[in-house]
Amino acid sequence: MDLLKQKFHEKSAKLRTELRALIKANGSQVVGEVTLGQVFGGARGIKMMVWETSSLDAEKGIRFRGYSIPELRELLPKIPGGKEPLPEALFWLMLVGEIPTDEETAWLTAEWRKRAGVPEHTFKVLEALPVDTHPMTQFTIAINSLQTEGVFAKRYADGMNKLDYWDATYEDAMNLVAKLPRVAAYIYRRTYHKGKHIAPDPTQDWSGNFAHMLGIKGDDFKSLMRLYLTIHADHEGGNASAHTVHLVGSTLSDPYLSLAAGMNALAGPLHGLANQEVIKWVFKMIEEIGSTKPTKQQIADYVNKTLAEGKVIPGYGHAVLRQPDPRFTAQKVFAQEYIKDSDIVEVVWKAFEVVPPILKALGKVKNPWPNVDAHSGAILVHYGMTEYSFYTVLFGVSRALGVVAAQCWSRALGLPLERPKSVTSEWLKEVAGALAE
Ligand code: HAX
Repeated sequence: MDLLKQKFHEKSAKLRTELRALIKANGSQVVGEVTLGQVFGGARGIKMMVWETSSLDAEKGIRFRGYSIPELRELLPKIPGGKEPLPEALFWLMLVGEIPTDEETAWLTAEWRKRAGVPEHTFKVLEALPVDTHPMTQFTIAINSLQTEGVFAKRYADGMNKLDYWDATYEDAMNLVAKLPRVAAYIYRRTYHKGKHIAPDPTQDWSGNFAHMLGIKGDDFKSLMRLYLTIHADHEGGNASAHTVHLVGSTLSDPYLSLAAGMNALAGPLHGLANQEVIKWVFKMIEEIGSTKPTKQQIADYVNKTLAEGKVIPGYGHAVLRQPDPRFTAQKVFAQEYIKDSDIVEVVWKAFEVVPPILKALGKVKNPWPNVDAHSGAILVHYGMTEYSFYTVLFGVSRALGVVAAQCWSRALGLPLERPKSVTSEWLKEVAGALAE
């Protein structure tokens, strides 16, 4: 058994035992309440699932096993001479709660390289789709097609013992994550580069190889990919993509089927698709204003026009956060360090000053601050990736890290089928005492 698997097994088996005792002794302990507003309001804030890999605080933002993004940027292993964290190291941290050494990270890079082979039929499935199929649709279909490689489903069919679910899930999680960059790069090259594919480079780390296969040149873009794929990886379990993976996985659908489902949630414009919507919105603004250097007043006018048309300002607002998203800030810091003189990045920074007061003044927006998606597109455009309908796939490759690591924990802890309760409006009216006598 490899070291990561061994560590994961020891830690999860210990926690499983502890949790069984905790639930036995304290199972009826009340940990929250549910209001009628929450039932109608998308279940905001209702505590109803366990997610070990990260946690989200409205004010402080994301913590991956207790570490903030600036801490991860400093503490996670990097390539020799590199400044950005390796997502491999974050995966290790999320899975076992320890920052890996350089050697352990290098082992994981090599292990994913070994597991990275994509079956021929996945490429054939992609080729069967019209080339203008949205990249996220291609991505979810490709992930489903990879399920032929699933270890969990095969072992389950053979009569696997419940206590071995974690083992098969770990194998699927590792294989799936290893394959995603090749699949995503294939989609990018077939959609926007006439199918001129670039073979993997076995000397590179997971993100470096991904950048190489996308065909975007330069060390800075590789650095961006390392940071990007780290910061998008997990955002506690309640967000739509993670929660979908959790829900689908709770039926013992394997990581392939669960991830494909979660990616369909990520593909919605209120969630991950917002990264493409932001840049579309910025391009449109620039076109309408007729300048790549709009003034703050021109941006404010465009924001007001968007709102007057009954649309949201993409990249702003959040269901949990009540401060600027630390993932936005991390990308701003990156851009300040690496990018000089980009009009589009300047527009994003000006919008950061202009949009929040306008949203605040509406009086209903709970979080007027930028989220992760407000910044990413501008940096990608700077490096030459202007094909914004691909952006959510990049997000998805990263999000896979967190959600499959979390699924390993769900199976190791023996978490049950998820099955909350629905009620009718009639029932709620009755409970609220609002039904006419
Ligand atoms: N622009 C305009 N109006 C906004 C807004 C925005 N950016 N954010 C919220 N509002 C509005 C809502 O539409 C809602 O209006 P109605 O009552 O008229 O329906 C009201 O303010 C209250 O919403 P909220 O409670 O503040 O926000 P929610 O928790 O319901 O929704 C969203 C959170 C992220 C979906 C929301 O802020 C939004 O639509 N933002 C724009 C899309 C976006 O950037 N999504 C990405 C979010 C981060 C993410 O998941 N990335 O993957």
